[in-house]
Amino acid sequence: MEMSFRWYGKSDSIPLEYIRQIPGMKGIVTAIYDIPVGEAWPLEKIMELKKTVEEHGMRISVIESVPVHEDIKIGLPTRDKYIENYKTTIRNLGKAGIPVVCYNFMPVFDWTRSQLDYQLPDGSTALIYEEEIVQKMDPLTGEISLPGWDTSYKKEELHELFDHYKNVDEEKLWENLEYFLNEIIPVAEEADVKMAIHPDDPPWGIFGLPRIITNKESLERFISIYDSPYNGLTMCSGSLGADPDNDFPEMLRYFGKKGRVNFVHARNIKHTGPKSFQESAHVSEYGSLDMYEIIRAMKDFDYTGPIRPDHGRMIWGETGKPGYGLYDRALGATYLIGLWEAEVKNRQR
Ligand SMILES: [Mn+2]
Repeated sequence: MEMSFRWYGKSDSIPLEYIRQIPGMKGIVTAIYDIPVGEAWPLEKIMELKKTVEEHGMRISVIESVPVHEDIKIGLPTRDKYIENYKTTIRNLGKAGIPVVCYNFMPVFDWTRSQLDYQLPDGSTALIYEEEIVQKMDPLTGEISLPGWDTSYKKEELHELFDHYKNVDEEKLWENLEYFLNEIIPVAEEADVKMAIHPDDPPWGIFGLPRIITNKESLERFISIYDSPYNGLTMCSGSLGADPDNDFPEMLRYFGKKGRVNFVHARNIKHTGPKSFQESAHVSEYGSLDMYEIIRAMKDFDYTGPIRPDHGRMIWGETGKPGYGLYDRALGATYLIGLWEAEVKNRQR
């Protein structure tokens, strides 16, 4: 595995100099943040980003994300224009030698939480999701703000989007995903860029919008749409693991052995209800997931691809982007590296 760390570009409060000092850190997971969704990424901007990262002794392991325009997910006639732009971006990323692209196919909202600074017993704060609270929210009245809402869409735009999605049920969304994959995967193959869809977070429908990348059955359906190692998965333990019915290590091993795991997100969560959870420290005893079993699963298919600690708590008085502080993610990275080293050496004996 190649340990990596998400970095939000030059506006990130955590400098690359600090990230490099985390033991075992090899790669950066980043994106270009000032290009509107749907537009093609110019090669020069990609090369500039690559140069910045490499000057700091690391490499770009993954671009997370190249966002998919809503018109593609809704299936509007305008999607073809956006898909062409997406192809251009993939080709340019290939020219720059970027090995993996992470993306998701969630309608309107990216990852969703009910609170970003919930205080855990040890005084640290974490992101949590409580189904009862989310169910009471109405995104169209906009009274409560969730991550990404107010910044992504104006109220009128949100109304328009929800109107469009009235005609998109789960099957329609699958159809639109299939259309997208059939267009972009051949380009990804040619450009040698491995695509890695991120599962829906949380892995169930919210606000009446469909969500389809949620469990083993749906991941199986996904990979069968286009049979290619370039049509792969981001196996995110915190997203898929939020559903207690998902056996994440088993799923990871299963899709890994099929050669379809192109990226791993590792974090622990603690189930607090059938559809509620808290993000916890990475160490197994703090959450509901067995992190050692996750590492063992990766070793079972000799995973050589990128992995990153996903969200972390806020500890030691750090402030910043919720989930993306330096300290707890760095602790998570070294913990995962420790588990991996032990597992590798144990098997050599
Ligand atoms: Mn994730």
